[in-house]
Amino acid sequence: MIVLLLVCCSPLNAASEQVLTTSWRDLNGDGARDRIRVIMVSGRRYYDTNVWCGGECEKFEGRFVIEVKLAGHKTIRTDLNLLFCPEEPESELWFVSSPWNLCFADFNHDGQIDFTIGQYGGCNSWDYKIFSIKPSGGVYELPVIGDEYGIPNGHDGESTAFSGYDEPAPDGFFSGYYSNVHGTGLTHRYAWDKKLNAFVCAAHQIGDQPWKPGREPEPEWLLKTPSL
Ligand SMILES: [Ca+2]
Ligand SMILES: [Ca+2]
Repeated sequence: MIVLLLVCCSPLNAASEQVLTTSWRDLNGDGARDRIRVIMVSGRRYYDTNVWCGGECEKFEGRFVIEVKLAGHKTIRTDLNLLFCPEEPESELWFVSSPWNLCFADFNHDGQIDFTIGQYGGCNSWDYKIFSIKPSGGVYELPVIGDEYGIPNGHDGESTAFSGYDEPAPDGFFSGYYSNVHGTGLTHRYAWDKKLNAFVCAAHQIGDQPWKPGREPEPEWLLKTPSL
């Protein structure tokens, strides 16, 4: 019993940790450069031959943290698995083993720089989440109503700036991907709602049709399809 207790509670071996990416930039606007890293704290590195469409690759899979070291402050770690899967905190994440960088932008235009991290979503898209940084160095999600599992976007690496779209969105950002349901590209414009403290889908565009407000409706053929 004593042995089990020691094993369960022993600190993680720093030597076994794997730093996936490191960025140096002023995260809190005080003029001093800060460090932010994504670190695998437990897991494995292997070549996955079972996943299609970009998922077949060498990857790090397991449990990760986002570590922020603001200049002059202590290092703060936030559980990335918990941020991605709050309802299933034991779920594992994976990232390619090749080098990648975090992409930064102030997505909700509040003056605090934000960043994104994505997870494999399928052949047409990855699911990205937007994170921001507290004055303490802790990391939290900027939620998107209706996209609780992530914002679908064509694969743009492990992190994206959502910059490949028509023009900068004045109050948010664009994302898009090829939709099998609609048989064409589907683009969303997200806007930050200050009352809800979350992004909402302000408009959508199916293919090259005119932009319409809100989310896209389900196609009629899909509504008529009996559920399995
Ligand atoms: Ca700083
Ligand atoms: Ca921000």
